Amino acid sequence: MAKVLFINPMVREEDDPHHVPMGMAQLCSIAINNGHKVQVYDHNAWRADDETIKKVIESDSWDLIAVGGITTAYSSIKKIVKMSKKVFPNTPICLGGGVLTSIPKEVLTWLPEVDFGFVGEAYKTFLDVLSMIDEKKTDWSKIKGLVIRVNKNDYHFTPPQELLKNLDDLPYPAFDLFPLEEVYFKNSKLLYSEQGMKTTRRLDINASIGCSLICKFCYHLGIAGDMRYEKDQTGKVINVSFDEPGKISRKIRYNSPEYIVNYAKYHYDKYKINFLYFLDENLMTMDVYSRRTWLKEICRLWKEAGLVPKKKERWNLGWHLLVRNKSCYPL
Ligand code: B12
Ligand code: SF4
Repeated sequence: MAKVLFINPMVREEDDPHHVPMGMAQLCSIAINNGHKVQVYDHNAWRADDETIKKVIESDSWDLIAVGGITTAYSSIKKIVKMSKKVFPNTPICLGGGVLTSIPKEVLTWLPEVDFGFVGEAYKTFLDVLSMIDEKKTDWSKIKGLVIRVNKNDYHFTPPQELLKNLDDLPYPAFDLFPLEEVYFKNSKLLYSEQGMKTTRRLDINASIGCSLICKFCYHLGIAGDMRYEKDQTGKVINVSFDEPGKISRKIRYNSPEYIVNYAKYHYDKYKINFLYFLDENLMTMDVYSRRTWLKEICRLWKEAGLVPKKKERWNLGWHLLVRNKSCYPL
């Protein structure tokens, strides 16, 4: 079994940490469920000094150091990968998330410490990498969905990874590995609604991926089927592009209402949460795609599961979703 250290970089330095990194927390669960050993240092939550980060990195030996996040976490990522490579020059360091997927070649050029990156969705690819580590091999080029450093400044894109078909196959995020009581619950409040401003124990869910609309300034990091592999005349993949005019595609995926309500109930029972925040990019478009059945069914099951607040506690269990449905509104 592989031993992985995940490091969540700092994002929005000027603000408190509000969100457990969902993608990373899901990957932790997937790895653990497949028998791998996982440790997390959530730098965005702890925001420790450099000496402490170094101590965390050298606290054990690792088969893989996995870092990732959105593009604005770049400076924190840069520091973390440099420190990691200094401590463990021979341990593979990988990068995932928006920071890598949006401009893979550039990011590998700027961060020579990174050995390979996850292009787009990482659910299957991450497990494939861990399986290869188990086999004591490092032939990353055999794994789909990666961009690999070949020489100092040359890169190889492996073939695209298929997107997960059924989002209900995803395990719940490994919230236990993140500092919920120490950091995240204390920063539960969000300014999106009255209930959001009053919540004291919030967790998040991402119940759909991407958005079916097309706004020129927006893209979905390949996870909505919006990514294309660009090839040169020899057929070599030279880059990835997103939603260019005339080349637009979409894969619509969302969790079943049963999955969503079970998730809410599970975390309500386990952590006594009083708010579930939907991270979804645009869940209204998912509802339209389902011919207006998705949200109604979620509301029906939500009520059936006993999650609708009793009159007195009306504002304690909020749901950041303004559905004009008797069972859920006002939330
Ligand atoms: C929550 C969220 C935030 C949170 C926290 C982000 C975080 N810590 O990652 C906050 C509120 C801070 C935030 C802020 C912003 N965000 Co935001 N945010 C999101 C949101 C809604 C959900 C992220 C999420 O959890 N997704 C679900 C998980 C499962 O997907 P994922 O994170 O992409 O993870 C998958 C892969 O990317 C990959 N992966 C991710 N991390 C890692 C790590 C490793 C090690 C590996 C191997 C793989 C991997 O594997 C996962 C499974 O496939 C997304 C939209 C969305 N629904 O995705 C936008 C999104 C990530 N945000 C985006 C943007 C643009 C912003 C802002 C810049 C907006 C703004 N103009 O203010 C700001 C940043 C401001 C700042 N100063 O930093 C873009 C990112 C584009 C990019 N190039 O990175 C997105 C995609 C929205 C969009 N379509 O434009 N955001
Ligand atoms: S997520 Fe929002 S901005 Fe992006 S394509 Fe959909 S509607 Fe447009």
